[in-house]
Amino acid sequence: MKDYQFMQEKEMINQPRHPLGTRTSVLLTSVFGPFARDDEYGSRKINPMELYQNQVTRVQGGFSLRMFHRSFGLMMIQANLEAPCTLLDFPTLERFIEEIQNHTYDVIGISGILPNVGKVRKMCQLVRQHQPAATIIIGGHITNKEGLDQMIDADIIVRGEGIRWFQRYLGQDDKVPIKHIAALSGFGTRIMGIDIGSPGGTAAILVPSVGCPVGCNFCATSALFGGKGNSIHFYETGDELFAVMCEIERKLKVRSFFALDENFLLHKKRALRLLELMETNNKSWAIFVFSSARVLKSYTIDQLIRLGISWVWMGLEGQESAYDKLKGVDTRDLVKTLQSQGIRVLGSSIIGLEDHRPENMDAIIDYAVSHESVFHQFMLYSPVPGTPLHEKHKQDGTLLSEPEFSYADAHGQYRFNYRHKHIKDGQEGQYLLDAFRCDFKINGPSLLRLIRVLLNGWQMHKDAPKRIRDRFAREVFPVRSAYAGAVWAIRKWYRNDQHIAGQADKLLRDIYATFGWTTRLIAPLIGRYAWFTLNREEKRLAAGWAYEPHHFCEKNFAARLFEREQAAKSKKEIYREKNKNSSNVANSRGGVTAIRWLPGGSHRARSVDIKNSPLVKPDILVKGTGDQAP
Ligand code: B12
Ligand code: SF4
Repeated sequence: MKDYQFMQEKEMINQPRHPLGTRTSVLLTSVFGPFARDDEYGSRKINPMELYQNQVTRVQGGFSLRMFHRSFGLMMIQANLEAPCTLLDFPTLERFIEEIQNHTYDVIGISGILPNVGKVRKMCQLVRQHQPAATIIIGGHITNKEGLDQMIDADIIVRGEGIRWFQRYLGQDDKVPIKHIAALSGFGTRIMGIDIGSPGGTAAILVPSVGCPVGCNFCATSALFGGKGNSIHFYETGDELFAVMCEIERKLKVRSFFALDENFLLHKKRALRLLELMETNNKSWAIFVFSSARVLKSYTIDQLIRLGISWVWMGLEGQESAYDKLKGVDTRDLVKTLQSQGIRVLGSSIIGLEDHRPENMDAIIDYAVSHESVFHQFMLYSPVPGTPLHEKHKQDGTLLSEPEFSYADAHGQYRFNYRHKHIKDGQEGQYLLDAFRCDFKINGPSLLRLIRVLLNGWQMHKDAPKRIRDRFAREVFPVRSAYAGAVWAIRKWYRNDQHIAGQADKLLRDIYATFGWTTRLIAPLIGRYAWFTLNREEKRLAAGWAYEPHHFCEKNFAARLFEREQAAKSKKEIYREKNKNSSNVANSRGGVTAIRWLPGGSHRARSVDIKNSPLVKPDILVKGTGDQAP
């Protein structure tokens, strides 16, 4: 019987330690792709590894924002390990097999969410087959599933925060400051059939904390890190966060940050100290945040603008929903105010709350759509293991069992994983689509809305103090050319839809009035090109085209060193075999000694000073092959 460990951060004092400590060789991996197809491991065509196409701009065709995001949890863990650690992100099944066939690891850590359980199971089987001596550790949101130990063949299941856990597991100090990664928040960005993935325009990822103390009953993120009243701050103070952001700015040359923190603004002391430091140091940064409406309302608009809040992901949930985070807030009014200031809002609404019924569905959708937010996410109200909502359904006996409903389909964009009181026979899938379609029909492409809000921001703040004006000037810059062209193309695309064509026309006239004749000249030229690429993209999509993230294989410093040592060792063995009489050269300076074979069977020893060696470069990114599915 295996010794499974389910641990929360607080209970980790007695956690296991690996006997090899920081000499343990570690492989961290996300689950394998391809994702946007139906397969036996749980990939689903409607569940691509994309945020917008998956759950936000799903029905917007060529106007849908296409973009991938790395597995930041794994990247953060790797960055904080002293042990040799290789990270595979989005491998294919073949690439994963190749890795475990060709390299030996002491520990293999797999990260997943519940819909991926079939993939995690398969990966565990493969590890047992190819690396029977390796310890398998599972982390990420999948660990909230009760009985996971019976579903997969793993050694340790870590529920909760993984950086500190891994440091303790490998005998490292878990009190040292957490190192942040320098990584962009997205890659492979594309819209209207045009690649716009230029690194300069993409925000860097910033992870100040994990978890959320608000503890809404359905929230998996909150549940994984302790639920109501709990969260874990990687950077407790504004000073620490500021230092991290300066470092990222320096390394990546970015001035915008995507704060992957469920309630960044909730930690007000930290946020206001950050604002103070930004002002003292004249930082014209933009920050994209998740935030609840009530927390947003606890700041003045002036504070939000000065803090660089440019984009907000906000739960709207549903009219009359009973959530504290919305109490006393008119969300329509709030969205309107924010967007009039240039702050883009991604509103998030839930379909299938307890009081939702077929009779009130139209009104619910109309209410959500009336927010006119730049983006709108619609998700099914789904009890996720670990949450109070799941527990309630369990008590009530309303959950569907695995044979009735596969975990792979419980991703929130298809069906309920339980019996809803009023919504039956899979009607919810249709309501969800109705909501997306209604939002698209009434409010038009999100890109059009985005450009309008960017222009609002510029008009509102073009005379603001320099630090603030600079940010708005940066954000509005593409509206002078590329985005003006996009609006031109949208107006043409919707020439038979007076409502949207009218919106595009008005926006284009406002853009021309603001930026003058150069924009007026450029817009039709770019617009024609965008019109062409949009048509091409629509045809591709109609023919079943899907996008897949390419895979990454990244090794930390210790892993690269370890591999060189291994390579040197095996060369030494070959050398010993061939030259029984000769001996290896000892290196009195403590460097790595590599034996290089020269043509003709002769050899010479080469001493490598680890610190100054050109062979040992920090943070080499080994990119995998692009896997774009037709
Ligand atoms: C970014 C993100 C995505 C990205 C994917 C990025 C990627 N490369 O995987 C995108 C946008 C594509 C995405 C898609 C989906 N997502 Co998502 N996503 C998130 C989000 C917002 C942030 C994750 C993150 O990076 N957090 C920051 C890092 C630092 O935290 P972390 O990942 O939790 O990692 C920590 C620990 O979990 C742990 N850990 C993680 N891995 C490991 C591994 C080991 C070995 C160990 C020891 C520890 C460990 O240590 C880390 C550091 O503390 C979370 C919500 C959230 N805030 O967590 C939802 C979330 C993970 N997603 C979720 C869901 C349901 C989905 C979708 C199914 C939704 C949908 N229908 O669109 C799809 C699935 C896509 C697919 N085909 O698999 C759920 C998972 C629920 C569950 N219980 O399984 C979450 C929790 C959102 C929610 N509240 O419902 N998602
Ligand atoms: S406020 Fe948002 S992140 Fe926090 S618990 Fe509620 S749903 Fe989750």
